[in-house]
Amino acid sequence: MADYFIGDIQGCYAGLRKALAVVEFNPAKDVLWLTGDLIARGEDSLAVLKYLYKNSDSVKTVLGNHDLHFLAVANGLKKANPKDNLTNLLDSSKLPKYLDWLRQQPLIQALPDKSGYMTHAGLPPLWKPKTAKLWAKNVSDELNTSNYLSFLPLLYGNKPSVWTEEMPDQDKLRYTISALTRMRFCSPLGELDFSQKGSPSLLDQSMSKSFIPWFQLAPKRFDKNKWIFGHWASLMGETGNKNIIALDTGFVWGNHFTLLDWQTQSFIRVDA
Ligand SMILES: [Mn+2]
Repeated sequence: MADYFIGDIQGCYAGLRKALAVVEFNPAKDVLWLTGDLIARGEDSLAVLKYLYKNSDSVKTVLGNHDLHFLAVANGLKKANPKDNLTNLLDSSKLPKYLDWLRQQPLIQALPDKSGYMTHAGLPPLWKPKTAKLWAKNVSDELNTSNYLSFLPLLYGNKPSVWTEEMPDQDKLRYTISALTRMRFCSPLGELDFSQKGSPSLLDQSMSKSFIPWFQLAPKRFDKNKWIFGHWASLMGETGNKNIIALDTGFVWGNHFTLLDWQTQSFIRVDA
């Protein structure tokens, strides 16, 4: 049995199958871990979901911002992004089944041997892993109720950008989604920034230096907890901390997938 982690698939079905072939992934005995953003920009989001659904006993994923946005689009609450390639999925007769599977997926997963966690974006400032687990579960509980559609509008908005214990639960739920699925930079005081998606080196040249990558804030949090995430392709896997593993290396943008073979702790590159 092997555990393989892959960064954001983004609807790149041919690439997914190529990556799985490289490691000879066997769904009968191996587990595939995914950092979310399963669908959207790539050539065949329908085929990606069909494959993951069929092999769901061997798949552990977290939800990304694109996956959550898709739930809203498919339910007519939001317009599809013109850059997305979701028409065949939206037209599929199996759509309701895929939507139900998606909304049952968590925002956080404990890593094998309980050595840390996986999320799409990261661990927000001021949070310990147990706070992330608690609030991720609260979001999942909302997504799993029969009237989850009334919850989906809460996905949208950049406020609150700071966590406080005093704020209402609705604000805490929205902050949780922002932090676990959208965050890249934050201020030293813990304010999330949603305007920048470049690499930290670009930030140094052109943006306010008061924002830093989330994983550079209170880095001791990660001494005893590894963190695996996707979402931030422009990092190209560079975090400067061996316990913080960035797996989205922009396959959908023509770069490559990065696979992590958990048992050997080796990285495998699969070019687009
Ligand atoms: Mn993302």
